[in-house]
Amino acid sequence: MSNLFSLEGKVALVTGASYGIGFAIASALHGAGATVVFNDINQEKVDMGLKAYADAGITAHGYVCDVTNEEQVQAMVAKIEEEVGVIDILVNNAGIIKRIPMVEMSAEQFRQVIDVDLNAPFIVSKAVIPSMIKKGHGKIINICSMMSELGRETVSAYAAAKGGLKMLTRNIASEYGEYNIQCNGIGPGYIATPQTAPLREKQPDGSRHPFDSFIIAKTPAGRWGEAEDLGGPAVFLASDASNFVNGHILYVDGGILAYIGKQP
Ligand code: NAP
Ligand code: GCO
Repeated sequence: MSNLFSLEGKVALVTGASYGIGFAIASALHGAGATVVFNDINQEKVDMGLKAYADAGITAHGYVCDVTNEEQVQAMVAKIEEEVGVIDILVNNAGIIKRIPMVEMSAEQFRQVIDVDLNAPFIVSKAVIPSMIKKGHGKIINICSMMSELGRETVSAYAAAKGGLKMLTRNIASEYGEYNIQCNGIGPGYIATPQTAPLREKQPDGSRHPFDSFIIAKTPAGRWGEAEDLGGPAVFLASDASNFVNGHILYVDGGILAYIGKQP
């Protein structure tokens, strides 16, 4: 049974994985046997990541690369193939959010979010697929969101990007499934990471942030997710256990999408 989930001998690239969800997913893939490769946008962040992996007893390979820059991505993938090996597993994790009411958001701010959260997964996937085809297999996991399904105030660009990422996932599955490439998404619920820290900040009187209480009431599990909650689902989608799962979005949300919310 455990062999089904083994990632021994596989090379996994997780983008933007110096900390947060990317770090937790990369650590879980390592736990299943994969060699971990990650990137971040500057050397300082990569060094921070390398230290975090080393502290966790993980030998990771870190690269400086802005995932929105196609030239940098192509160069990084070539370097990884030369220095580590062909990428068997890609996790498109790097992402940003801007919480700005839509009518106050500039077109440039909207584009920046689309660039990191949607264009970059296209750019990185495009760079790894040719070698996956040659090798005869590949796994691509796109980190989607509750906002791949739901809207909310202030996150128009993020919701547009994550909804688009859901459809990019289905399209990669459709276009490259015949080459034994599976492309699936993970849709995390509300996870306690630096990205969501402003939504959990304590009030001056020490009470919970109203958004924090709102999420607790909206989640049947009654808690925020931890980045580690995403490790098992990522191992599943990266392993042979999911070889006939393609174009699927696996929501890991403590039940948010199933629930109308706590009754008053
Ligand atoms: P995070 O703590 O902000 O981490 C995001 C990572 O992406 C950071 O390492 C960041 O690097 C990196 N990154 C951003 N732009 C980049 C670029 N152009 N090139 C390379 N790396 C870049 O976020 P997180 O909460 O762990 O989220 C990870 C992913 O999960 C994102 O796609 C996010 O949208 C998604 N997600 C998060 C939640 C949640 O509740 N936290 C829920 C659903 C989905 P820097 O630090 O250098 O900026
Ligand atoms: C927000 C949050 C969300 C989460 C996540 C939910 O402001 O609503 O940041 O977008 O990060 O993507 O799945």
